[in-house]
Amino acid sequence: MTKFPHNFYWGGATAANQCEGAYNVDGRGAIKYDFLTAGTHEQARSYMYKDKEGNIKRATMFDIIPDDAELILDENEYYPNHEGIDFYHRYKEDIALFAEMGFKMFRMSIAWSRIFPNGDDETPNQKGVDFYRSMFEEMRKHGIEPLVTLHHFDTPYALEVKYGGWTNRALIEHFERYADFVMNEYKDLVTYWLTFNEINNLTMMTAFIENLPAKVAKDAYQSLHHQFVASARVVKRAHLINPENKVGCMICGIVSYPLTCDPKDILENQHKMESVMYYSGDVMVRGAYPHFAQRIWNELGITLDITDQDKQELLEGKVDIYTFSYYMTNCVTTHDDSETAGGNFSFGAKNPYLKYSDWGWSMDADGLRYILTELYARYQVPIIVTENGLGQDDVVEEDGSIHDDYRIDYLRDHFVAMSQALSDGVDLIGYTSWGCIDLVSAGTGEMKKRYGYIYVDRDNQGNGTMDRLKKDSFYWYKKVIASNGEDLV
Ligand code: P53
Repeated sequence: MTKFPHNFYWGGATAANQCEGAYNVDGRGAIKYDFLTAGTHEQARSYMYKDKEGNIKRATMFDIIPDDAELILDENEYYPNHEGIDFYHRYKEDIALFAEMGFKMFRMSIAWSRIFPNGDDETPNQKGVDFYRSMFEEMRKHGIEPLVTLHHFDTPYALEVKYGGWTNRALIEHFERYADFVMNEYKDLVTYWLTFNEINNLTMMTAFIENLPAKVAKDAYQSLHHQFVASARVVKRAHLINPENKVGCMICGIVSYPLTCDPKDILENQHKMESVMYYSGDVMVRGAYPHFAQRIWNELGITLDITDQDKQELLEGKVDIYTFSYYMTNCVTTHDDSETAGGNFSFGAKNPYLKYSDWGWSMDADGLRYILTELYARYQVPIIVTENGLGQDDVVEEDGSIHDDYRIDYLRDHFVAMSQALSDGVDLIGYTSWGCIDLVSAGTGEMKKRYGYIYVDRDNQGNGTMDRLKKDSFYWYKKVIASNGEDLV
């Protein structure tokens, strides 16, 4: 087995809104996720809102909420992101645990609304600024390289209200100003940056809606375009602020296979991969829309507002590294007699060769080797797997131990796949597993969809001590890192 490079970045990943909690502490502004209730595998998370006649209504996170609706908090509902896992107050203790495992890199995100609570404030919120400085100093103290996501599903809600969100071009400059501020502020502490988490999420959902209304498609693709331009500007700024800065894209790795060898399935899948995954990566790494973009827009019946200046900016803001999340693969077919996979965000036909998690996500380590090769052939820039892991509930034994061998098995298979990809010649430079400490699931709002090496005593209803416990996978990952990926037993 190929040795991982000596400076390989082993680590873990989190996002502000899923772990910090303290949602209204020290001047933090609201984000949409603050208004999302908990859901389950079967039942989608929901919002309560007031429509323009003043009626209180409920909508799921996948519904289209009217533009003039006002999101509200209902005291009878439970909002898991409000307290998260209280990382805001416990980050020192948690980072010490990451260091104990030997982390070389920790991916976290800055909450824009802690720095600029309304997104477009004149002056930054000093308490928010101090909080992240202290967190970065803590990481550096332990020799951990920060990998900072600038935007992880958390546009300040005030910008959604005032401008209608990312459909409005105005957000580009507000994001640029925020990013510029933090990249200057922390330039002595941070050199690895990601602009938008899973940027393709904006349009991903539209790829699976049948009879998609053109207005919804247009809004999604136009918003995505604005984020591409915002990202490109930030890449350019990052290189000016510090030539050492490395900026990556972060793409949701929605990898799919044709279910059959029917050429129609092959083509269907090719188009799916293009629209769901390559569309975004191509713009961000190559600095221009790919040839198939026009076909996608034609199929959707939309015309985007893309200026010559936008095109120039995209070209000048190519990312340095490609990063992506990888959890599962899906199957695509034109045959309608196949069994569907089910599960939130997992789509298409069931793959008979794979096992599925309790949340309906397939487990496919070979798929990681496959997509790493595809991506490296396409882009030829260094790659980091910035999310991967198994969401599964754990049992705490009487003595406080947690035997999560299923998680170790999942991770081991994926580490083998990474080492094979390295032998294949892929320039893979790091791996940060998702939810290295249990946190609130983005998709379902549950606590029990646990990914961590570290268990957090907190349940789906918000009960528990918030105590941290080391799972078996904690000791296992520590060994993996200490042996630089040699000892996977
Ligand atoms: P949860 C959908 C499909 C794949 C990854 O997801 C996704 C999503 C959106 O939920 O999101 C990423 O928590 C995301 C993280 C998220 C993680 O995957 O639904 O970047 O914020 O927590 C896992 O199990």
